[in-house]
Amino acid sequence: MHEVAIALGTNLGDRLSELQEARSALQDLRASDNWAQSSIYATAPVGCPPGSPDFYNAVVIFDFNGTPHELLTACKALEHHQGRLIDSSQGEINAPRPIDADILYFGADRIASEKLTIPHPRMTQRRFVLEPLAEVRPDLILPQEHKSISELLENLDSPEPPLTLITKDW
Ligand code: PH2
Ligand code: MG
Ligand code: MG
Repeated sequence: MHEVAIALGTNLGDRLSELQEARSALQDLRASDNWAQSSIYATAPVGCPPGSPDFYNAVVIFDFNGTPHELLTACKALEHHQGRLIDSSQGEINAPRPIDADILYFGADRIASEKLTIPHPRMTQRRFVLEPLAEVRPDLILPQEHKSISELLENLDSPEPPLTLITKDW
């Protein structure tokens, strides 16, 4: 069993409902009572096509009993189920999507396969990931890092505007 974190992002459709639907699918995967979820934040798009709508972002944490690739398959399945039609590798890069579910970490494991890099290679540069994660795991030190999540957030040099808190309860 591994503690895992998933970053959820949506900038298409009813963003709160999309996050809640994804949360419910992920809750079905959990292998223990361990569950944590950040608040939901509205965030400006980073590296998206011009005119992209703002995102809602959140992070959830739970224990998973399976392999990283099984978790990836489950994330892709929930994205597909929620109507995400085109994999970003085929369509426009970072096109608006009803839901994106990215694995941030998988316990202390490091994975570099063709399909999957864990910890998520860009997570420490993104305020829209670090800030929600710092809410639930401020003292966590990622594999191959020396600083905690809250220290990484404090030292973050990112052009992203501040995140807007939408709700703690969802
Ligand atoms: N996801 C991306 C690219 N850019 N920007 C924000 N604000 N939130 C996201 O979830 C996000 C993004 C790639 O998946
Ligand atoms: Mg993503
Ligand atoms: Mg993704």
